[in-house]
Amino acid sequence: MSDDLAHTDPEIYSVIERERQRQLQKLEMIASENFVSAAVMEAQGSILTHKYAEGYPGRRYYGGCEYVDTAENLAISRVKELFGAPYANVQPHSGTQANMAVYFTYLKVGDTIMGMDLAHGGHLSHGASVNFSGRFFKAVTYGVDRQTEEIDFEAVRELARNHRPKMIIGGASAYPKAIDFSRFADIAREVEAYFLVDMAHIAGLIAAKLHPDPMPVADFVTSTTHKTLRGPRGGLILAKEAYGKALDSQIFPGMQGGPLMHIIAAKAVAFKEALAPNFKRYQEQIISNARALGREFQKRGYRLVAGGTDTHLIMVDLTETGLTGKEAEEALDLAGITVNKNTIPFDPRPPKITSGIRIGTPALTTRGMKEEEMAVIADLMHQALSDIQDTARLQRLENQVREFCAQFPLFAEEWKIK
Ligand code: DSN
Repeated sequence: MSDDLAHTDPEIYSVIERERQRQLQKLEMIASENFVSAAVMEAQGSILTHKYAEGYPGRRYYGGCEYVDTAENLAISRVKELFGAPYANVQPHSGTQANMAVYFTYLKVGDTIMGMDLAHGGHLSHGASVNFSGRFFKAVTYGVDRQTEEIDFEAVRELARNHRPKMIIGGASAYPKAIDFSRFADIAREVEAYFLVDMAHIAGLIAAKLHPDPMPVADFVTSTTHKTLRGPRGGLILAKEAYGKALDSQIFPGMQGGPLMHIIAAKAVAFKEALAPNFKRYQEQIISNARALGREFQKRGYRLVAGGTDTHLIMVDLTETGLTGKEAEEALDLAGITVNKNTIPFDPRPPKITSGIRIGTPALTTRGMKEEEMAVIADLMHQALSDIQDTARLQRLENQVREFCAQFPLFAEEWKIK
């Protein structure tokens, strides 16, 4: 009898096949998700998963590392070239672990950190009270201005002067506007704080030089590799050379054991793809699609947080529609459209309900969709949100979405932006 997955474990086989159909037949609009190339998937699913390689290239604690050393060296040199970084560590298993490594290297438990408020678009690992970052460190959070819904740098400066944080964190997970990292860097210098940028969401845009670059102004830059950057699920750290030795020791042996060599090889592939000339075109299309989608929503009477977007995502305020984010997420899901509910700045509703939804375009763009498709999608979403009780309509929309998706094959052998 065959030992392939379908025979060995039909339950998990079925999970994967059903998930494959979900990804094929629905519109994937979660801003932090993307679809990797066949080449990235091949490296990620490769026999490199068998190899233990604790340590770093050329100085491992195991024999037989000569080939995985090459993979890790390629990943490091490519990501350094991509972002103009003097130092890189590609071993963090996730973005949060990359942040953890920076904190644990340069802070003591109880030190003050200052990151963006989760409720204003920040990230759990930037000091949220439920996260290790808010439990081990004293977190002070900044937010956006009530009127502009953009980061209020004067308020950030005031807060920094009052609290003298040891580290300031720039970066967000639900913020549609470009972030001027040099303004944070000025404030960090003034209060003698380290400056960390977590570019996870916008790494692809930065690689394509379509967003202000944190590298020249930050002490440390962390990221995930699977969002706009379109690599395998994982993390990385970039920094000035002087920080490298301590960060390396913090990742291993400080926090992690064996690196995931199959993932590191897949990161190397993704970095190579990001260095190719068509990557910039792809990132431009991600932003153009987000802008087009935003305009289409505005035409249909929806309010966008901060009035629009410079990035890969829009935040839609549903207050005027009378719907909560939770209701919208559920209705859209029935219509074959996947988004996530999200608090909007100064949201009166809790995070499990919310008054908004976050919508991203990376995955749609990977699928080959452009501005004209954004108009169709906005219309489908508007129809779904117009009467969320009308289950027959939602069912009809789901069929329409499925037919629409069929025009954009997903798991093609090759990924090409035309
Ligand atoms: N959970 C991710 C997001 O959706 O933005 C960030 O880690």
